[in-house]
Amino acid sequence: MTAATVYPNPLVAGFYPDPSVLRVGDDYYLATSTFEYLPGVPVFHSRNLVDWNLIGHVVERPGQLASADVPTNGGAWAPTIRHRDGTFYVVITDAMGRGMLVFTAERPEGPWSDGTVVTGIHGIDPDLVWDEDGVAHITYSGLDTTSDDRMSGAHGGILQVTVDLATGQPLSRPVSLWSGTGLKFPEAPHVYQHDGAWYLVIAEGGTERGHGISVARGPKASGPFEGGPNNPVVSARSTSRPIQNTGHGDLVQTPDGGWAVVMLGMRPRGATQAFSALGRETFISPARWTADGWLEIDPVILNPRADDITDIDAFTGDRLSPEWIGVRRYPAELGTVADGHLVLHGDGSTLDDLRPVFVGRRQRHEAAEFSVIVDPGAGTGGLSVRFDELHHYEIEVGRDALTARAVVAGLRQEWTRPVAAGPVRLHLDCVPATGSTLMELLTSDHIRLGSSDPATGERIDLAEVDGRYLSQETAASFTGRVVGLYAVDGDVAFSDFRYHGAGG
Ligand code: 6LW
Repeated sequence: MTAATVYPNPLVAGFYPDPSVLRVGDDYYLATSTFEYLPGVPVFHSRNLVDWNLIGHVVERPGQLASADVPTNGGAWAPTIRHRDGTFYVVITDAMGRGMLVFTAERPEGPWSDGTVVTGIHGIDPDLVWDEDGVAHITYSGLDTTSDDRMSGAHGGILQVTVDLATGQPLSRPVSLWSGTGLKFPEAPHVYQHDGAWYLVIAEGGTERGHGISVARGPKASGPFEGGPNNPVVSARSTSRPIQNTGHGDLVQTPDGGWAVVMLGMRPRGATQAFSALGRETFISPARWTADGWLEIDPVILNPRADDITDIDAFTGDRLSPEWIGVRRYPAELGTVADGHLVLHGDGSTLDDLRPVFVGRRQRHEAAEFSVIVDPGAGTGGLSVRFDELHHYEIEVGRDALTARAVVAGLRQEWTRPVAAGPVRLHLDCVPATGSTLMELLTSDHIRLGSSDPATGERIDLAEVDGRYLSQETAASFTGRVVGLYAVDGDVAFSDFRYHGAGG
């Protein structure tokens, strides 16, 4: 990138939080959190830091995480992706699951190893760095998600151990490092060597509006670290910038030898309160080293890609493409792909359950229209947008009825009308609020739930529901909107899935 070039932002749109970025030669890799969704921890590749392609997932087999029973918001938290001597590493916390884990792979697209537990460590957001002697240090945030008093908010600050990566055995007791300027939740540490000095970059302030990134410097990978003069070096707190919550970043050298930080952020819409429908996304901002050896990071600029896109999944081939994700279950467990159809096998579970028969894709644009042809046969299934099992809206067909449903914190409303047997196209549109009235200023978007006749295209809308209840701020989940197909019972056949996203 040259100074005049502005990065696209979001860099990776949709629920892709806690990004970690790695440069190996001319190749860049990026990994993000996925919580209770599977496959977990996507790995993207880029040659220019701008265009990213999904090349695989770290977590693609049962047993790598304790995903099957992980509580909502637990699971894959905050990877760090690194490379040394021909081996790729991802260190991560399986929160409320297996704990802190080291995965390795010869190739970034996988297969990745089963995951080695770093024993005896209670914390999140592990970083991995090797010092001048080749000793591996794991630096992490001392937030205990495993013990009984995990809800107390007790926080041990930023800690570091040396580790035998082959066994996961710590070789030292946790040492307390610099833990920021005193804001809450010091987390997301990364340690780098630059120009003879070592830097500790952390997030602090919490992942909400107060989020930011702060920097410290020291003589060794183990410190001692001293905070910089301008912390936090990036934060959108108390500003009216369109991208908020910026923090949790990882530093990378750009193709032209400059620097950038890839970090999470959100795009809230609304007024004094605002709602982020897509959850925490991945952004990028230029960074530089000052003459006195400190890191500067520019505020994150909103610059959506000018691509109105239409993605059609015609379900060709015999498996789902890797963008499809399931909740605590792998998409391949839930159905079969053949002859242009995805058939999901309902097992009686619903979207209120922890393990629904649901396969979805992230909503990536604020203005997004989803539709799919559904033939329920003798069963019931539909098209849903979910944040979690307590927050989801859907349009469903089965037993000669169409049902639109909104579930918010366990409260539920339904709209029903009769429908002729046979295939029907279901629609779910996310329509950004225009701000044309005061009440319109107060929300993010509206979600229209409807159906149309696949032959004539004639459409009927059953409901329009305020979208703010399916946002990061309201649902309070760490994830974002995932829109997908589900079956409650019977074998439900889906064809011609369409996603249209507009305006970034
Ligand atoms: C993640 C922590 C955070 O581990 O939220 O924004 C947690 N930061 O760093 C889950 O994403």
